Amino acid sequence: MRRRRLARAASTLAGAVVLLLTVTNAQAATWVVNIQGSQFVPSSVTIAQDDSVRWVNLDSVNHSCVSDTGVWTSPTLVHNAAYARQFTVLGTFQYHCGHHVGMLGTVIVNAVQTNRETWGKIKRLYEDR
Ligand SMILES: [Cu+2]
Repeated sequence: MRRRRLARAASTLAGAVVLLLTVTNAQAATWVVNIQGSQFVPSSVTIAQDDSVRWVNLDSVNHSCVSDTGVWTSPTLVHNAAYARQFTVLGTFQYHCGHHVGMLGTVIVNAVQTNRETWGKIKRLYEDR
């Protein structure tokens, strides 16, 4: 069934292209979380490994940003002060404000595949057919 094989090859290739497009942006980014109205905005960010998060205190009252499990502790952030850190370890990191109970946030760090790994995967997908 030549036609069916061709159709399967096309769909595999389409899947591979989608896979490739989702991972080609391997450059590390910096994500901004505003501290506003005594809340972290957004309260949850999903980032790629090696990306950074930068917290900026837009409130006039002091805040901070402290990992629930002791991974990091920012200094006290006065109005317009910022604190940034890079996330090189995968996982879900919950944090809070050291000054206010109930001010909570989450950083989710996902893996990024290198292009070389992706090409290997695409090649295997093709060869395994
Ligand atoms: Cu606070």
